Amino acid sequence: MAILEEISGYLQKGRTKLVKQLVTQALEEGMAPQAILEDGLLSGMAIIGEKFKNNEVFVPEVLVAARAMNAGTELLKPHLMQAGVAAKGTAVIGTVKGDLHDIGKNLVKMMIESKGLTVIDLGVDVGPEAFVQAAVENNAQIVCCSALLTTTMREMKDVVDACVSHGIRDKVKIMVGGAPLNQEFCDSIGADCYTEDATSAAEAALAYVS
Ligand code: B1M
Repeated sequence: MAILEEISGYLQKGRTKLVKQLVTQALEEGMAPQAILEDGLLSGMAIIGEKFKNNEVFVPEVLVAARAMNAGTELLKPHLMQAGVAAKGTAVIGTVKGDLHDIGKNLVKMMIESKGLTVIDLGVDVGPEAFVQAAVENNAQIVCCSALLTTTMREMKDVVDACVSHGIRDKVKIMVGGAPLNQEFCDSIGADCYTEDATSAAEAALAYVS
């Protein structure tokens, strides 16, 4: 679809306004929101990721692309939600301490919300105490941690430990995810659940509160 390629192309150039215009147009034309997300926005972000790895683009270009990605995603959000579902449970979510990557975390948040859960978003660079505090204050059943760096994924163990030391470990399920993680890592830090992508994270979250 030409419009999806255009969305991908403008996202790579960080043209937020044009990305928003085209996402709106695609929705108006009746295109499926999931297709706009995957074949437009995420496909553009994947190309930028590859170029970043190969030193063909640098942090400023990636930042503007990320901004366009988040803006496009926001427009899709109401269309990916199930209308009128009663809140089924509560999750808190954040990107762990030292880590500023939030695109994947935002997608996981959106997909969990689309299953009817309330999600408290703590943002990026979130320390273990903040995860625990938010879980207690909001009576959350799930704590979700995202990390994109091999150097920050270890912070997730501190979140698990903080849940233990504050006496809430048996009250919350701890879900972890992000590109450098795998099931083995999840098991090694004593978290409950690793999922590879936002869709499977949302399914796992729903299963925990059902
Ligand atoms: Co960063 N960065 N970055 N970066 N960046 C990576 C992650 C990197 C792989 C690039 C590379 O190839 N070299 C590399 C990490 C290497 C490593 O540790 N192994 C890297 C680096 C090195 C850095 C800096 C150190 C660069 C520098 O400053 N020299 C720096 C660190 C800053 C910091 O965090 N302290 C940095 C900075 C940045 C930007 C700020 C420029 C920007 C982030 C902007 C933002 O997020 N608002 C950025 C970006 C965008 C990327 C890449 C290009 C794209 C990440 C992304 O958003 N992907 C990335 C390269 C890549 O991934 N190919 C890269 C799209 C997103 C939808 O996917 O986040 O993986 P992802 O989320 C997926 C799954 O992982 C999963 O579901 C999501 C959707 O299905 N998932 C979960 C995520 N969280 C989950 C939680 C769950 C379950 C599933 O349960 C709770």
